[in-house]
Amino acid sequence: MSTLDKAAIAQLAEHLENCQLKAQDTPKITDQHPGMDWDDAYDVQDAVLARKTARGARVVGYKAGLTSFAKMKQMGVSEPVFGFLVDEFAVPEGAAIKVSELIHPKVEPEICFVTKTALRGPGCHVGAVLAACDFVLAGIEVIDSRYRDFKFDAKSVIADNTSAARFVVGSRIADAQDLDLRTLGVVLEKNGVPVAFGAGAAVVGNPAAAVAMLVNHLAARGQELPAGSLVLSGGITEAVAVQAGDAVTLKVQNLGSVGLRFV
Ligand code: 0L1
Ligand code: MG
Repeated sequence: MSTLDKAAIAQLAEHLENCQLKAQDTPKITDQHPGMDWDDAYDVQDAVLARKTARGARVVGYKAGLTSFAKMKQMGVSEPVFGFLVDEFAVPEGAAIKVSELIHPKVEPEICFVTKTALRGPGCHVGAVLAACDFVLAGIEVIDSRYRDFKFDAKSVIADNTSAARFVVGSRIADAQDLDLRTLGVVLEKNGVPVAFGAGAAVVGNPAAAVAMLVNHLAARGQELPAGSLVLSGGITEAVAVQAGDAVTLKVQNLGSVGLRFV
């Protein structure tokens, strides 16, 4: 059930997308719309996506955010939040990302999935995700909340496409069924110094479970996860702030490394 009318949804989507495109921050939108519900939040996100596809953007996949149990509790949600990925967010390995195009970027180490068959909920589970997975690979997500000083709530974050900004994936792929995704270790280095460590289980117990939750979420909105989708399953560690001059490298057990620079 939604509470906002079409005009309000469109106005919020235009505002949030402009903030993203112009790298301008904004107070959280629930300040103006305290009664908005979860459907409203995803309706705004869908309207942001519609603006992009109308200009020719292509959906390449989806992302899960707020995937640690501690973060979910802190934000008052019982499942992760989900966003879309379009081609304009993708950057090549080793790319130089201009911080002037972002507000206050942070990086997150992620295990990424690419699907070979479509997945449909409800009732999607880890087994179905593993059966539909073509391969997994390492990825770094660059998040950039459009909300001033990262002061937000979960509904505002969803409307803001879960802070999606850029992402890069590595070039070493593996069959998800050959790995224990829960114990897969990751090390994130900034300027050659290890700054964050973790294992796959930090993402709702198993990164494949985050993908299943995404599929069930899409089903509730009348959608499926198409074959060939890329899914960023969620940050394994706290997000790490970056600035111009920083270089980050993610090393993932069995999945090699991937890096980015900020200029
Ligand atoms: O991908 C993520 O986990 C980010 C979720 C949005 C919250 C944030 O911007 O920190
Ligand atoms: Mg993320």
